[in-house]
Amino acid sequence: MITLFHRPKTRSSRFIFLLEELGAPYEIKIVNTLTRDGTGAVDPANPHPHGKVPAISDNGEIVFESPAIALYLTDKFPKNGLGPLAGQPGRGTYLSLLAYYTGVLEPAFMSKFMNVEVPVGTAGWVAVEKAIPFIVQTLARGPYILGEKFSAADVLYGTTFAMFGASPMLPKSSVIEAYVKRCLERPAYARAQEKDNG
Ligand SMILES: N[C@@H](CCC(=O)N[C@@H](CS)C(=O)NCC(=O)O)C(=O)O
Repeated sequence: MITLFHRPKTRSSRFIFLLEELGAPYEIKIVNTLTRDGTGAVDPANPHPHGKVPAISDNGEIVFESPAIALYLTDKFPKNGLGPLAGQPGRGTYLSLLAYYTGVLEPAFMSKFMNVEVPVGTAGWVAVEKAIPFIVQTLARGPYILGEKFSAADVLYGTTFAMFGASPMLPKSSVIEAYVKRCLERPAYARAQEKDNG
C-alpha cells in the first residue's frame, strides 16, 4: 500500500493522477506545509526532509522529489505501461526527461518568476526562452512527451504547464496548450481532482 503525503492543490495533486493511472493501491494522508502567505507549518507527520509535498511511503520505504516518485511508481506498477522499464526502448528518454523536469524546467520557470537572469556557462539550467522551444521540439514527435504513449513524464509536464502555462511571463505555445488539454482530458485526471481534498 502506497501512502501519499499530500496537500490539496499542490505538486502532490499530480501523484493522485499518476496513482489513478497506474491502478495502484494507495491512501492519501493530508499534511500541513509552509505556504507563501506565511501560514502553515512543517508537519512532523510528513517524511519529506524539508516538509514539502509530495512524498510517499511504500510500507515504510520513503521516496521524495517528484521525478523519483514517478520513477519508483512506474517501476513498481508496470502493468499499465506508464514508463519504460530498464532495458526497454525509451528508458533513456524517460530518465532524461524526468531529470530535465526537476533540474532544468522548474529552475527555468522559477528564475523567470523571480526575475533572476540565468548565468550562461555556470547555471545547471537554462532560461525559459531556451527550455520552451526544446519542449515544443520534443512534442513535435508527440502527441506525448515520450512520443506515442502517455507516461508518468506527462503527468509531471502536463500538470506543470497547466499550473504555470497561463503566466504572461512565459512564452506562449499553441503546441503546449494542446498538449496540456490532451493530458488533462484523461479520466484519471478527473478522478484525481475529485480526490484532491482527501
Ligand atoms: N522539488 C519538489 C518540490 C516540492 C514543493 O515545492 N512542493 C510545495 C507544494 S507545491 C511545498 O511543499 N511547499 C512547502 C514548502 O516549500 O515548505 C518536488 O518536485 O517534489
